[in-house]
Amino acid sequence: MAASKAAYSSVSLFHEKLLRSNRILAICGAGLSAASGLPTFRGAGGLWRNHNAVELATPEAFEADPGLVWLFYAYRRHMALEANPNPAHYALAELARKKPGFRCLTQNVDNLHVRAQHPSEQLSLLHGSLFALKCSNAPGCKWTDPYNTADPLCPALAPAAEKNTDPTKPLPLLDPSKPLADIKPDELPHCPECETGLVRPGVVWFGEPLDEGMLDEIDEWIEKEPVDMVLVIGTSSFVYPAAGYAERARTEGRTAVVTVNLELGSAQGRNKIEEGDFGFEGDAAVLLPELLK
Ligand code: BV8
Repeated sequence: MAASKAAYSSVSLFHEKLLRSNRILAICGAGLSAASGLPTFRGAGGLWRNHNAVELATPEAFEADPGLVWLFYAYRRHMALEANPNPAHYALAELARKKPGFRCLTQNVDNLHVRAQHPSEQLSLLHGSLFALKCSNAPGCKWTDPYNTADPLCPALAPAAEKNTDPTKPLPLLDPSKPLADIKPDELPHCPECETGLVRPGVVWFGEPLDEGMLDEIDEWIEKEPVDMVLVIGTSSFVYPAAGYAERARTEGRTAVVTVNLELGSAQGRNKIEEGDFGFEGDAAVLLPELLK
């Protein structure tokens, strides 16, 4: 590590750098929403029953068992609707209002940045949203519903919307000892336009491309002027292309890469640590309001 340990975690040096920074990029991950009660992907909460969330977030899983994948997403929609933005979401939205040169890229699909009133022109939803719907015949069929909060989306998915009456017990849906309802495709919503495709969550699954127009716009933003600071918040920096932006945006000798993580070591980032970088270990919901004030 080129940076001196003391400088690396100095809040006062960070505040000086922030004051001088106009172009700031944030890359956010599931750890940002942990304080809102939403499980992360790879942490302890990352396992959904005995399924690994990453295995369910694929077109192949949806093809093989759309009912199971929809139960997973209906559950996450329900959780996200019950959750609230936390102080970290509000601190980022406030930074966006103070610094027009700030841009937030989030991997999170929980809509909490939007509910924290983050200015939309300074926010990129890299992996889409739990509350967007589209036809599984896309791109052939263009039908989408950009914002749908029906909970449950259809009667067959009602188990995902059950209120947790006894918080000391897992929701029946989450209790691996209880068999999951076997939902047939004809019990799931079909596209109102083409009438043949199943409706699917408007998220980017593993193996699917991110929105090209959005990627081009981010590249243009990064390339137009040097970036002063990259905030890497609550992400294991494991998923690409999101994880690659910190190094892509770095200008040697100018850009400070600032990692905010509950376990600094866990950020499996490819990010090197350079002179001028910062690292702050703890809950983003506690650290960010202090760092960005
Ligand atoms: C694509 C939506 C190309 C769905 C998600 C290059 C190199 C290697 C691999 C690839 C590569 N390019 C592409 C790949 C393959 C793949 C990939 O990256 N695989 C990984 C597993 C290696 N990438 C893709 O498939 C991408 N597509 O590149 O397409 C292409 C081009 C043309 C044609 C076809 C294809 C698509 C990736 C998007 C996948 N979708 N989400 C859904 O959400 O259900 S990704 C999913 O993981 C979530 O979005 C999640 O946010 C994201 C990343 O995880 P994290 O957010 O980092 O969460 P994680 O749990 O891992 O970590 C939490 C962190 O927070 C931890 O560090 C923890 O310590 C910390 N933390 C916890 N609590 C707190 C905290 N920090 C602070 N405070 C706290 N309280």
